[in-house]
Amino acid sequence: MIIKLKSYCTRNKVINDHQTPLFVLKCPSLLGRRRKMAPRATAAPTLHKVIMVGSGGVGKSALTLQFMYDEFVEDYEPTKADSYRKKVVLDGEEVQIDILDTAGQEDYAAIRDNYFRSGEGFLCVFSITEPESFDATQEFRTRDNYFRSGEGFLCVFSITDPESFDATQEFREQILRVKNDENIPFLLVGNKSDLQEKRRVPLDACTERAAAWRVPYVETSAKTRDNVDKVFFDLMREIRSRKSDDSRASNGQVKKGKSKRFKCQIL
Ligand SMILES: Nc1nc2c(ncn2[C@@H]2O[C@H](COP(=O)(O)OP(=O)(O)OP(=O)(O)O)[C@@H](O)[C@H]2O)c(=O)[nH]1
Ligand SMILES: [Mg+2]
Repeated sequence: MIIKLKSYCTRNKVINDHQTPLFVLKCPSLLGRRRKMAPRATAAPTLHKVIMVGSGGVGKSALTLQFMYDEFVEDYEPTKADSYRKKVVLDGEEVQIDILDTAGQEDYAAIRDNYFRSGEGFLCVFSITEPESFDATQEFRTRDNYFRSGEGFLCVFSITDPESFDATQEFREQILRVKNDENIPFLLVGNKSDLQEKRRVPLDACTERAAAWRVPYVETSAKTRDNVDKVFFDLMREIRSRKSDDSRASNGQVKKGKSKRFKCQIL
């Protein structure tokens, strides 16, 4: 089943794509009814939240749409932000993948982010004669929120476009700053591998960068579908293993807490 999301609801909260959840008032009449409802059948499948990042035109949307719909889109239509959700079987377990396809056109966002870090106050300005500049004010506030909600990242560049490769450095820095986690599930993806004759980013440079970051490097083609499933499934496996590590760690803490609370005192 495939759903393209703009906003979706869960119990007691509304989530707008990957942005910060907005809590809404509980409805007392519904709460009253809950007791009479049949017990929930099976638990919802685990949700893995993936974010596509990379410069404009590198193929983030083409990869996403190939994964979702088995189709290659020839036309280039710059993305603002689109969210998709699909049920897939990951190593025999049914899970849901939630993909946030972000805008790459904002090539200077990470550089701008450096200026932001040093600021102590901001005037967010738009022109009353230009609606686009007004829309953009929203983006200035939400970009970090997008990244905050991601559990794993596909950082995409085009092997025909060295600037898009350079830009991965800034995306990586921004993600690490927002997530504050060196081991966040992350794949470096060199797309357009069908265009080898137009290759302008040497393979060595790609593998060296991935080794320096200690992340996997995979080349894909959204056109031929080469390695498309692989990058999404490999990333989900990383997210899954990360979650189980985290839950094991927190279970350890719970046990510690419990043992403290119920500690025997020998008098
Ligand atoms: N030959 C080839 N073309 C591709 C491939 N992936 C994407 N393209 C083409 O590159 C152009 C840009 O692709 P998009 O997927 O829209 O790029 P994007 O990264 O989503 O761009 P933004 O939304 O602006 O960030 C389109 O014309 C695609 O058809 C690929 O693997 N091979
Ligand atoms: Mg796009």
